[in-house]
Amino acid sequence: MKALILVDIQNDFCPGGALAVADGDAVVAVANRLMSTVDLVVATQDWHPANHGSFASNNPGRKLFDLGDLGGLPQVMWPDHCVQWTGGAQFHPGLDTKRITRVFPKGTDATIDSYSGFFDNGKRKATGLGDWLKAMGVTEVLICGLATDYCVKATAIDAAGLGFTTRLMLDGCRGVGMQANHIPDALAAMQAAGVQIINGKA
Ligand code: VGL
Ligand code: ZN
Repeated sequence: MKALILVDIQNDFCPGGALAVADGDAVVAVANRLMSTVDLVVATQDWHPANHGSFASNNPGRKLFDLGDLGGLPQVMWPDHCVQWTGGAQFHPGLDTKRITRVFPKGTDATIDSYSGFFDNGKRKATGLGDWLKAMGVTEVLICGLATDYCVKATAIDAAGLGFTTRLMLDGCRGVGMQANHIPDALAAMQAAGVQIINGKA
């Protein structure tokens, strides 16, 4: 069984959103095309309470994009984004959501961030995605979405670590790229973790 994992294809990560990734909405068409190549489609959704500790606004004295800490881990201070029940947290309107069998919310605990769709950043709690994929008989996953250097990277590395044959569909991903090396470094880290980087049109 082959599954497609759609990572955080949400309005706030697309142009006009609170944490917009350049060209982020370009992943939507690729994601929709990839859906017909798999047995099962699943999505992660960044889903923060308004008091989430990753927001600079909840850390007096910290500036946007500074490195602070949260739950004992280094933490980028993000703009408020993907706040539960807001439009920014909704999937991009062009995404073919009727193909999605299940949505796994993440980042719901204000005291720790969760880039991976499988675990929080401290690997303290699982979201249930890994067990669910295994229960569905999935052995192979394709990954696309946002953002290459944060949630896509963490999700792909955890997928490979859990034993899934893992393919990163590069054309269906866009990154934040705060520094020029961040996206290439993320791809190298995924590759080192056993993720196959598929470079080409879907
Ligand atoms: C993400 C930063 C903060 C992502 C989520 O989806 O890559 N990045 N929250
Ligand atoms: Zn977030």
